Amino acid sequence: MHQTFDAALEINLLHANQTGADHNRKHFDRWGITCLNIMSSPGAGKTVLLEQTLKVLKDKFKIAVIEGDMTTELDADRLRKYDVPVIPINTGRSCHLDSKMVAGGIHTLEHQYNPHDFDLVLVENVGNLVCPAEFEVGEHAKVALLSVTEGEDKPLKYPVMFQEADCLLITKTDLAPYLDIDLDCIADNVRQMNPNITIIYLSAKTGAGLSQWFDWIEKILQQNPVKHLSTQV
Ligand SMILES: Nc1nc2c(ncn2[C@@H]2O[C@H](COP(=O)(O)OP(=O)(O)OP(=O)(O)O)[C@@H](O)[C@H]2O)c(=O)[nH]1
Ligand SMILES: [Mg+2]
Repeated sequence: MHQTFDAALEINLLHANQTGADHNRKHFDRWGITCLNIMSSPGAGKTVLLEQTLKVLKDKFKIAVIEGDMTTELDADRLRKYDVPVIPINTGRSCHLDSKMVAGGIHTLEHQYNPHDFDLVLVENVGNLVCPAEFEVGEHAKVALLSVTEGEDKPLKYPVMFQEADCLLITKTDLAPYLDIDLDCIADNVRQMNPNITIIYLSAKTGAGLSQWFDWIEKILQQNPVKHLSTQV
């Protein structure tokens, strides 16, 4: 009985979240913004990746960041140094951003800036390999990070994240020589359940793989049909 009630509650929760996510995406589409939802377990390198991304792409594209963190603005402060709008969202006890929280961020973007000016919104989700993958926030593509220190088996143990992701960044590859890790095995485990995923091997420390990541972002920006449409008007 309890189980049925819990399952129904979860379905309602996810349904309400999806409605909110679709609504957020309509806002992004209207403004010609592409939104990426960046997810990983704690410490896999999301904020370092955003730092490197802003450093290189902020002069080419107009970028804003929605920065999800449970309690602090530590990551938001790191990113503010790059002179782009950084909208912090504290989730409190919640282990993921949901579409309602991101709607609050969109509201700030709309009222404090001209949203039509922006090309790209990067959402850094709360560090967690499970829940963020279940809760869409209105993104056009999902990016998952998995660091080499986490082990080859993680895609099998936490499948939803890797099934849902459009791009997987295998991070901290500079550390691989010091670990007993098989990078091909990580890729094989992911491709088993998501054959079309883009996989990029990346080290924010040495810069390896960063140019492939920037190329992937540019491809997504070009592919986003609404952006394409709005540039033709
Ligand atoms: N060696 C090495 N360390 C890295 C690399 N990328 C990130 N780190 C380190 O990993 C730690 C965590 O990086 P963050 O970017 O803060 O990770 P995060 O995913 O944003 O963490 P949360 O927001 O807490 O989930 C920091 O000490 C980084 O310097 C990398 O490519 N190589
Ligand atoms: Mg972070």
